[in-house]
Amino acid sequence: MRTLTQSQLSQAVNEISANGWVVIEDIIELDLIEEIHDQLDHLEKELDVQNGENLFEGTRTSRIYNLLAHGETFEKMPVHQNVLPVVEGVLGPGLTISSLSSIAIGPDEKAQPIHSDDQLIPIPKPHPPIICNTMWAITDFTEQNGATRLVPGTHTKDHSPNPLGSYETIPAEMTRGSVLFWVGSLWHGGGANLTSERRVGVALNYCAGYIRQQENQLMGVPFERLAQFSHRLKELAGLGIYNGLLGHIDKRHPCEFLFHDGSEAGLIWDYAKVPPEDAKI
Ligand SMILES: O=C(O)CCC(=O)C(=O)O
Repeated sequence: MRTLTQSQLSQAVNEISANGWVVIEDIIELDLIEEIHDQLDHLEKELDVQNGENLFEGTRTSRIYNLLAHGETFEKMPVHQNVLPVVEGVLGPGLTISSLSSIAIGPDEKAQPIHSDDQLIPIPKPHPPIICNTMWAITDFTEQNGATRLVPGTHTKDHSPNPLGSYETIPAEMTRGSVLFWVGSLWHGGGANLTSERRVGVALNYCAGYIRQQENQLMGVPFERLAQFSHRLKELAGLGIYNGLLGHIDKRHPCEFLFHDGSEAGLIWDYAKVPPEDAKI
C-alpha cells in the first residue's frame, strides 16, 4: 500500500471533477482488506444473509448493509487516510457517511441495471457533486467477474439513465486494495459475473452535509458503539454541524449535547455577535 501525497490527492480530486470517476490502485493495506474479507464472511453466516430478490440488488448477490454497526474493522474505513481526503475534496467539509455496505456478486449474476446514485434526489441536473461513492476492491475486480460498469461522461448529463436501458460501459477493473471513486451523477451498475468466484466489494458512499443519508447511521449504529467512535467518525456518522448551522441542538454541537465532550458548535451566528450593551434597546 502507498500513502497518497498531497499532490496525488489533489490530482485524484481533479480527475473526479473532470471525468466523474477515478480508480486509485493499491491505496488500502492488504492486512485491512483481509480483515474486512474475514469479517464479511463471518457476518454473512452470523446474520444468515441471503441473496437479493430483485434486479437491483441481484439474485446471485449477497449484500450486508449498515456495516458501521458491525465492529471496529468497519470503523477504520470511513476515516481512511487515502480515502477521506479525496472525498472531502469532492464534497467539501461537513460531509457524512451515506451508506456502508458490502456487495458480493456471485457466479452467474447478471449485470445490474444502470443507474445514478443521486437519481432519487429531485434537483435539476447537472449539479455540483452531492454524493461521492467509493468501491473498495476486496477481491480483484475484472470485467469477467463483475467489475463496476461505468458510462463515462454521464455525470454532466441533464437527466438520469433509464434503468431498463442498455448503455455502452467500461469496466472499472482494479486489483484488491484499490478503490474506485465516483460522483453520484455518474451512470453505472454492477457487472455480470461470468466466473466461478465471487467479486467482493464494499461500497462506502458519502454525501454532502446538507443531503439526507441513504442509511440512517444514527439509528442504525447502537448508541454504545457510537459513543466509542472517534470524534471524526461521530461527525461522519451524522453528529456534526454543517456550515456552522445545520445539525445544531439548542445551539450546541451534537457531540456536546450527547456526550458532554466539550465540542464547540462554532455557530455562524456567533460571527455576528454584538456586545451586550449594543444589544440593549
Ligand atoms: O456492485 C457494484 O459494482 C455497483 C453496485 C451499485 O452501483 C449499487 O448497488 O448501487
